[in-house]
Amino acid sequence: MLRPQDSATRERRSLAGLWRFRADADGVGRQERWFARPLADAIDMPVPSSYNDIVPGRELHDHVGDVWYQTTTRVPRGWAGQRVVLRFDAATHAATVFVGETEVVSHQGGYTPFEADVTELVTPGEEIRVTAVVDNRLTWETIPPGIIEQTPHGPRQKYMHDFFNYAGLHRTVWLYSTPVVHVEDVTVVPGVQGDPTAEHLTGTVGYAVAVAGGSTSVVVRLLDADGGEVTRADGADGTLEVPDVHLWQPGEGYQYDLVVEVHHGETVADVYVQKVGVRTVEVRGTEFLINGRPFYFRGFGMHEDHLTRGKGHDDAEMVHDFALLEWIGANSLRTSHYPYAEEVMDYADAHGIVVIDETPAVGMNAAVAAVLGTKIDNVFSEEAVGSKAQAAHAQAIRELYERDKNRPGVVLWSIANEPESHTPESEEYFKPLFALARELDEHRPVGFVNVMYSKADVDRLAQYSDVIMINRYYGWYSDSGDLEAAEAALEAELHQWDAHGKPILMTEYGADTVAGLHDLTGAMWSEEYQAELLDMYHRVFDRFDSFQGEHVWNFADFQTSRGIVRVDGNKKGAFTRDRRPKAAAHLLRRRWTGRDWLGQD
Ligand code: GCB
Repeated sequence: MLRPQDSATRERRSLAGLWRFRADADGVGRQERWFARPLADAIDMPVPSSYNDIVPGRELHDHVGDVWYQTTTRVPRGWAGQRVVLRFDAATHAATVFVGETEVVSHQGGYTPFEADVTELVTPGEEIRVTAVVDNRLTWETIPPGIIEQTPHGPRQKYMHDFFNYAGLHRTVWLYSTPVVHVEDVTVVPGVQGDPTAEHLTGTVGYAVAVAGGSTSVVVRLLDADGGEVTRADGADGTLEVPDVHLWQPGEGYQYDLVVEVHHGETVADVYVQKVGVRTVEVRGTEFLINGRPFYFRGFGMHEDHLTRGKGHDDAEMVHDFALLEWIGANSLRTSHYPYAEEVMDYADAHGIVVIDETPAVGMNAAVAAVLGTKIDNVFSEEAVGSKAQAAHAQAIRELYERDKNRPGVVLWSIANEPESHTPESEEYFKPLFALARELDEHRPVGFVNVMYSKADVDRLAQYSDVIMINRYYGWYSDSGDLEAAEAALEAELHQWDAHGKPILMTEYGADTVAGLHDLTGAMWSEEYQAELLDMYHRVFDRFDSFQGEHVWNFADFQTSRGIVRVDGNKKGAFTRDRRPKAAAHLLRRRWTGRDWLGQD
């Protein structure tokens, strides 16, 4: 789905700001048609933001079910004769949207955009009322899954993943215009002719443009970063040649502009500008190659998580987080455990940060659920994660691909985090999902993230992955406090994975650490223990040629649900939740900036 933009023929209006808001504790709003009039008894709610931590008290923090958002906006006078679209960058986890009294769109899935053509419902120059009812419930039909328990004290949301179920309008809402005849979609596939490591390469940009609204012809022009025209072509699809191409590289996010023009008769009806980074990605044996050169992932599994705003996107926090990644010497991140805001993805593309792009499929594991305090039997069954969840999961993969398919920074899809992967049922569940991911994208590798309870000797899904991604907690959840035993166990296990002959990435490793807690014996929870544990992992990693990347869990401390294993959230951050470095951050910085990593940063 195209991201809204201002162009010669398009305009956007952000609806970010304070909306009216009301939690629907009794679940009566839909029946009482709250959308049909100004929201009564409402409070102010910032958009974008999670609503959970905005006001004190548990009521909103732990709310289960619908909440209502409402705003008014004036449709610009100049949009007469244009198509008008209302787009939500995300609504977590499901939403139904009304313009005035008319329902315009419903969407399930908390981290991907959706939109509605509202042209017939609006009059340029006049005001409209936009109402969204947003439902935060997770069930066996949603991704991620969850369980609603009915108790005498009201419904309680349980879930099997380790981050707080922040909800609401986490990203911007847009009203935007396009001409009636308009670019509906653009797909680009970059490549190079010959050996990508050669000097003076010719790049290629395969493109396909979908147009809606009338008969047309399409012209595309490729501009370099200075705006100079490199090449042009007629037709809705084709392949452009880029002589002496400037590649998109890790550490240098060089991008071209593909200017897509739709001509309608003599006039240019619509213009859409698609960023293009020319780079190749390939898994060859145990190597992960970007532009034909081995790439070693250094960085973090992250979370969209901040004080007060929860998962709400904020440019200041984003730029600061990327500055910390640069400071520490990271070259990549994983969008654990859901698609991140498109602003974040744009930033990564523009700055050469390599991304493992993950769906929201997390919490499909009985053993992990037990650690976090929820008991489930037979995860992959019709009583739990069954065909309905699988359909939602397939949809999540499709929507992630549609949103991020053109991004040069995305080099690997992760279709799930830590599912149970050793049962025949898990294989049955996942086989078609791997097939779907490959059918959608034949140019990028696909994988999933393996859990410590489904090791190499029993796992049934690694055979479908191009890359082995594993999360391990030797020295924390197992061999707790004993780094010697942990080192031996980690090394023994990596030897097993080595046998697959694929690149191995450690997508999570780490230890909960209370910032400021110091201990002369290097006890668990101290800053000394975290640093020592990471150091031990690095020693082991460096012994394996097939080892192609290390992502520490986590970039920063983050909020979780309440329980006996978390004190005010997960404390495995290299930074605290307010982004102060722990000793581990300095250790990582020394490692990641202190040597030549294959010439790639
Ligand atoms: C994991 C999960 C992650 C948790 C982490 C932990 O394996 O993938 O979501 O937060 O462990 O700290 O337990």
